[in-house]
Amino acid sequence: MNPNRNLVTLDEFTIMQTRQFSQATGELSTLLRDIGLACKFINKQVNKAGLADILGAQGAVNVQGEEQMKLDVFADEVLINVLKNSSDCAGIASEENDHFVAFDDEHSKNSKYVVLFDPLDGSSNIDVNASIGTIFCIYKRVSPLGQVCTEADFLQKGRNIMAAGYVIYGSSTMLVYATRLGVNGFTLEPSIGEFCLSHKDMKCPEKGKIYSINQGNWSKYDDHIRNYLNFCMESDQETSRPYSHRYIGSMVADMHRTLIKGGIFLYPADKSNANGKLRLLYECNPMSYLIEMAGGMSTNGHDSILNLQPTELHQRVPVFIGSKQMVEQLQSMLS
Ligand code: P6P
Repeated sequence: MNPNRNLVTLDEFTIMQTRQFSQATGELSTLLRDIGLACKFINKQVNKAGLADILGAQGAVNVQGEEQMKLDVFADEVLINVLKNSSDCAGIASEENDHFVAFDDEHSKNSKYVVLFDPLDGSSNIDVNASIGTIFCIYKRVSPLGQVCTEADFLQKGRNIMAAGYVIYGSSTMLVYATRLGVNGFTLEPSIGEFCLSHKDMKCPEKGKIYSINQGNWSKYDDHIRNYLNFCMESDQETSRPYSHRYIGSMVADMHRTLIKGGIFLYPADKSNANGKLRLLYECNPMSYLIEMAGGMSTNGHDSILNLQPTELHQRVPVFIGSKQMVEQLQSMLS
């Protein structure tokens, strides 16, 4: 057995990155490990979802008399429990919870980070077996240590993010995360139960040939968006071919493809959603931070998503995100 295995686990990688900062305490590495652990529990349950008829769909009562909970509620509870037991998280805000959750034990009150997440984004795709995911981001708290965290800790601009990423539960389960050192992807190796480095230093291509939007909302879009979509559907002078349209309806899946292949993902405002549908804190900020660290770009049409000052936990924003040249092209057509 060659001891010089070439597998680098998530824990080993984050510790190596921490060593680049003499003053680093390793707390961020611990948090990423904890998020990875929670997502392994979620992955196990998501993979069984197809057996719901056998195992009992949510709302059913299993043999132990426990009510089968909805997968997104399960994912939310797993993340809260793991982070509450972590010694490095002061509290969480989740798309599944109306209010933020401050952990009030001594350890947590003295932790310097808070975590925001969408525990199971795209969960409506579970019954068609399409990829879904967990989206997360980590901030340094602004409230004083030793006290419970406050709402201000969660209403920070995306520019302040310390680390952000997602786990995609797809044909393989991958954790992709970004810090200011860059973006790296880790594939779950089931035989050892570890996320192992598989995509080092990921970069979003400057330009792509895919646009991703729910074109079914055409009748609700304004003329600027319709003009851009017509531009995407016309032949490109360079290749005499229009862009390809791909839309999975799960932001993690559509963004993972955009990160790897290039392209642009759009969820605009429309006549029935004045601010679009996607959440600033749990979907747009983490994905915008990650795509910018990979060389891409993200805007609400007027300003970088990461510059927006949040005013409430569940606010929604229009989002245009992906390859830099494509987002710039769109932006030139919106003004
Ligand atoms: P629509 C999933 O429900 C989600 O929040 C994102 O993951 C996805 O990008 C979007 O909504 C899909 O919304 O309106 O196209 O079904």
